[in-house]
Amino acid sequence: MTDDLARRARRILLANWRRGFTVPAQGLYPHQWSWDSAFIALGLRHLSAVRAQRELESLFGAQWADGRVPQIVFNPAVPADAYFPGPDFWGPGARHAETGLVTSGLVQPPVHALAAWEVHRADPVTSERRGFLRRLYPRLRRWHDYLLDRRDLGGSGLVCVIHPWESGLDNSPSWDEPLGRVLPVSAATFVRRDLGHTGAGERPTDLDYGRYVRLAADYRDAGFADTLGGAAFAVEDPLTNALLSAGETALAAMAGELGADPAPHHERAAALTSSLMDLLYDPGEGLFFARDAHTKSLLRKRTVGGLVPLIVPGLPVVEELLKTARGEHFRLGELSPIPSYDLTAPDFEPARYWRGPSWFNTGWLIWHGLRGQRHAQLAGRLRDGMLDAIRLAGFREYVDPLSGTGHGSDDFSWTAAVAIDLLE
Ligand code: 9WN
Repeated sequence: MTDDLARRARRILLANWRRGFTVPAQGLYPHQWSWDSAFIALGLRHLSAVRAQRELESLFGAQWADGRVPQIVFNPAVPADAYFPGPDFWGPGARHAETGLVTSGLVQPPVHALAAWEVHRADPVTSERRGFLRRLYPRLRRWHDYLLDRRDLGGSGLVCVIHPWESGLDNSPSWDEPLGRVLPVSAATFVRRDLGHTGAGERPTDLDYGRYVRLAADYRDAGFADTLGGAAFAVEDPLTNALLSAGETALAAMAGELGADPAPHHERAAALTSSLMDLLYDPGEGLFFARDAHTKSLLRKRTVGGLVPLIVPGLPVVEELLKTARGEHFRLGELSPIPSYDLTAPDFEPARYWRGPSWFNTGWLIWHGLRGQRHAQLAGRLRDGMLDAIRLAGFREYVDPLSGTGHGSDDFSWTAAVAIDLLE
């Protein structure tokens, strides 16, 4: 059974490989996505160290001169209108000077340092021979520098995401309030390609898309300048900032390996963790919330992103977070994988994207965090639950946390990659 699951997962990653990178899914997502590649590399490292390294190298090959790592690297081999918004939308300002590849101008959560370190550790000999760490480490530093230098829009020490797509949790209820202030463009001005692949009830709404397009177009038209005044949507998100803190700890380990100084990375990790605690943690709730950088108020929606700080080494509120995770809002350890949104909320939707369904990448982050925080038993239960969910539904993009029914794309790459990692 287990072997069969691993074999099926491997087949998916092989089928979704495109000369140097992996598409998240055939059809719906025909390009390279930033945080998908990091999760995919975590699975690929068990199949081929070289392929896992190439997955990250190809993504960082599209890194911008200012250090940003783009949300999407468009595959020139597929038609420009295969995905919306595609290369024509982003335009010449988003064309990579050296490679000529067009990318999105947005970013996604920084899981890459964590993934790169695990990829290196899986096969240090091949990594050393190919100079993987030596080449990637300075690029990872520039990526984190971009976030810390250019994206601390509120001056709080925390990084802002300026578009829901940057959060990775696109239509999360956390964004409803700040997004509500964004004037949507008319749905008649663009053609959604996602609806040709998946039911409208499982995706963001047209109104959401109208606002996504407005924000992306305004950012593009402002030359991708990062200012609070220019960003109608700017939120300090616990998932992004926790990943950055954990990523700095991974960079410290890399620096140690390469004979560089790890101290600045430890300092950055500590500063991020303390800002996370001071600004985004609510002790009454035992949960982290995102904060609107304009109003400085917390966006009080209980989402899986508020639990992701579990991956931060030395987090002082692990037990409190676990109490919340095991309670009625998330039922960790009882239901199969962990829901993306509060099960008790009146606007919980079990099949709609990031407004309820369980996803396997966030499940992996919580699992990885539990292991790091020495909660092996609970980690084991989560792992078994995720694998059971995949056995039941297949390698779906997301599943209904209550019924286990699969939704979104099938043969989804990071679901396969996470399964391979969990089975190791
Ligand atoms: C926009 C690729 C991506 C994931 C995101 C997920 C979804 C894209 C979309 O798919 O977003 O980036 O078209 O909806 O929300 O987390 O990286 O798998």
